[in-house]
Amino acid sequence: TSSAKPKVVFVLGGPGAGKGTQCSKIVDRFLFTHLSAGDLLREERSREGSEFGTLIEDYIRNGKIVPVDVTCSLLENAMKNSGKSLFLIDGFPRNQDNLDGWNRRMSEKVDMQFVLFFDCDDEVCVKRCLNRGQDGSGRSDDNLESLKKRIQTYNNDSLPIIKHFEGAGQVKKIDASPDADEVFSEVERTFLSRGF
Ligand code: UP5
Ligand code: MG
Repeated sequence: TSSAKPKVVFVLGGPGAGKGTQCSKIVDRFLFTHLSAGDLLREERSREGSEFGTLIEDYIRNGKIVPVDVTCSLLENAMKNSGKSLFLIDGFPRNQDNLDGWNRRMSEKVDMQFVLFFDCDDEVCVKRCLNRGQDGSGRSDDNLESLKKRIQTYNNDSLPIIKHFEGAGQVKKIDASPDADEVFSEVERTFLSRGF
C-alpha cells in the first residue's frame, strides 16, 4: 500500500541558506533522517575506489550539478541502508535533469510530502559560505570564485525547479534570513501542522 512507502521532504534553497543547519534541528525534534545530497557526493568523492571522485570534485568546485544517476544512486542507497522511512532530502533536486531522473527512478517508490524552501538573499548566502570557509570548513567551494558559480547555477537551474513545485502547491517557503533559532521556530510549526 502507499502508506508503506518511505516519506520524503525535499529541502531546497540557495548555497548557505541554512538547509543543513535546519535539517539537523529537524532531526533533533522529529523522527526524520537527514540525507544531504552534497554530503553524499563529498563522501563518494573521497571513497577509495570510487570511479566518480574526479568528476564530483570538478562539478562541486565549479558549482555545476552532477549528473542525476550518480546522485540518485547515492540517495537511493542511503535510504535503503538506513532502514528508516522518513527522510529529509537536502539540496536535491536542483535542476531539470535531477527532477527527471528522480521522477524516472524514485517518484513511484516514495511519497513526497512537501518542499521546504529556505528563501534567502544571494548576498546573505554568499557571506555565510565565505564565513564558513574562513572558519575552516575545508569545503573546496567556499571561496568567492566558486560561490559566484554556485549562485548563478542556483538562480538559473534550481529556482525554476522550486517554481515548478510552487505551481503544484507543494512548497512551504520560509524566510531564512533571521537567526537559526528563529528560522527553526517556523520550521517546527510547519512540521507540527502537518502532523509530524
Ligand atoms: N548559518 C546557517 N543558518 C544561519 C542563520 N539563520 N543565520 C546565520 N548563519 C547561519 O549554513 C551555511 C553557513 O551559514 C554555516 O556556517 C551556518 O552555520 C550558517 P548551512 O546550514 O550549511 O547551509 P546550506 O544551505 O546547507 O549550505 P550549503 O553550502 O551546504 O549549500 P549548497 O546547496 O551550496 O551545498 P550542497 O552541499 O548542497 O551542494 C554542494 C555542491 O554539490 C553543489 O554546488 C553541486 O556542485 C553539488 N551537488 C550536486 O551536484 N547535486 C546535488 O544534488 C547536490 C549537490
Ligand atoms: Mg548543506
